Amino acid sequence: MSSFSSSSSSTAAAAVLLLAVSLAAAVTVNEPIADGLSWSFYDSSCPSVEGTVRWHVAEALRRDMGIAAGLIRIFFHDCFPQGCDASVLLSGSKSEQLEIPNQTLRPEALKLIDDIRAALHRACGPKVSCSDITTLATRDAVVATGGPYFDVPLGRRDGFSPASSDLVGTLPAPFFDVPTLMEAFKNRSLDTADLVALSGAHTVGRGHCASFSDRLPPNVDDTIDPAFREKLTAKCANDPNATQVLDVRTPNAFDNKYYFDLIAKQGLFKSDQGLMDHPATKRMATRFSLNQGAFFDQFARSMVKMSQMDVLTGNKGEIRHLNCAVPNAAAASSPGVLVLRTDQQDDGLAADA
Ligand code: HEM
Ligand SMILES: *[C@@H]1O[C@H](CO)[C@@H](O)[C@H](O)[C@H]1NC(C)=O
Ligand SMILES: *[C@@H]1O[C@H](CO)[C@@H](O)[C@H](O)[C@H]1NC(C)=O
Ligand SMILES: CC(=O)N[C@H]1CO[C@H](CO)[C@@H](O)[C@@H]1O
Repeated sequence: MSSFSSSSSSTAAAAVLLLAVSLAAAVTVNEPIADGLSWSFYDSSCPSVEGTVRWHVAEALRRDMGIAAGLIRIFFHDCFPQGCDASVLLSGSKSEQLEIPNQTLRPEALKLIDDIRAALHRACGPKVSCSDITTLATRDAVVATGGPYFDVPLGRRDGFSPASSDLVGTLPAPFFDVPTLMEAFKNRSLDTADLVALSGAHTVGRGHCASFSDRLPPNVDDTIDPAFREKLTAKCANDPNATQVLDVRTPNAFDNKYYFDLIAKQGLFKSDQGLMDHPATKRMATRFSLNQGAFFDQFARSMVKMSQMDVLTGNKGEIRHLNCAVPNAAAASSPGVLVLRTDQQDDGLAADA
């Protein structure tokens, strides 16, 4: 009995703490938003949208925490090349998923986005775009792993076609130095603060050996902790398909320990480590290591900014209604080939009716 009451009171205390923490970590971003987006876009057409996305993300993360990192990276790979239009979700011979940088987008996270689309279209009809679902699910993945809550403006529509290889090629590479990273970001109207804060998404998730082999023998790299380098070298020699967590301190928690890693020369990619070594970024990276609130605040701002890159709104683009992997025109011309799962076909037909 006493153990019951003490455990229930500690549960209550934990709940209060959690509430306090989640309130403390909420960031309000009050900047002007892109034309056609709104903070209340689905209030009348699909009021359950945010709750539904949150519930599905929580369920998925209960099974596999790694899906959080998967979502966050998909969002970046969607927005950066040609804007947040869910083009990265499209399958087919011109799919962005066939391009090298995304060799490693997690299929479980891609599937989750489409599962959420199916649930929302059952509840509201084909009102919610795959790009808004990707944006909301990413925000919820950040919150669920311990990061800041922030509102995202909604009303994005889905693009008709994948980004070209040239555009996908504008995604920054892990072997870029800081000036090249800054240029790549600047080309997409993202500044140095965006670079330093958004790179902090590498506080969760993993990388494959091919993404950091440039830092291992026979190459020379004196910016990496020698013991860490030795461990990575052994791991990758053993299995070239091996993965390494991006944040060695707290691999599944969205916190500022990534910046501690950089201080300890344990950033996984050259692009990570550079942030602590280059004069243009070192001060801010150090500040984020000392002040998690400052990191969360800038991260939320930069995410809201990135979420509005070249968005399609109004009557541009479409709401993909058969499947997030298939534009509606292609779905209409050859439905049989493009259906991935039978329940999605039912859903698409219901949406048409
Ligand atoms: C600054 C330039 C960036 C570079 C060079 C970069 C590069 C990479 C690379 C090479 C991987 C590992 C791929 C693999 O080997 O499996 C990765 C993973 C990841 N990236 Fe980035 N990235 C950058 C920025 C970002 C941004 C802006 C975000 C999101 C806001 C992000 C989120 C992630 C996440 C969450 C993972 C882990 C994915 C997983 O575990 O499935 N990255 N990144
Ligand atoms: C930035 O854009 C310019 C002009 O399009 C291009 O030549 C350059 O390669 C881009 N830089 C990076 C790092 O993407
Ligand atoms: C690595 O993955 C590739 C492609 O999936 C596979 O062909 C290869 O056998 C794997 N190598 C090892 C050592 O597991
Ligand atoms: C998730 C996904 O579709 N990944 C694709 C990335 O690209 C490779 C080819 O380079 C495909 O085989 C994967 O299916």
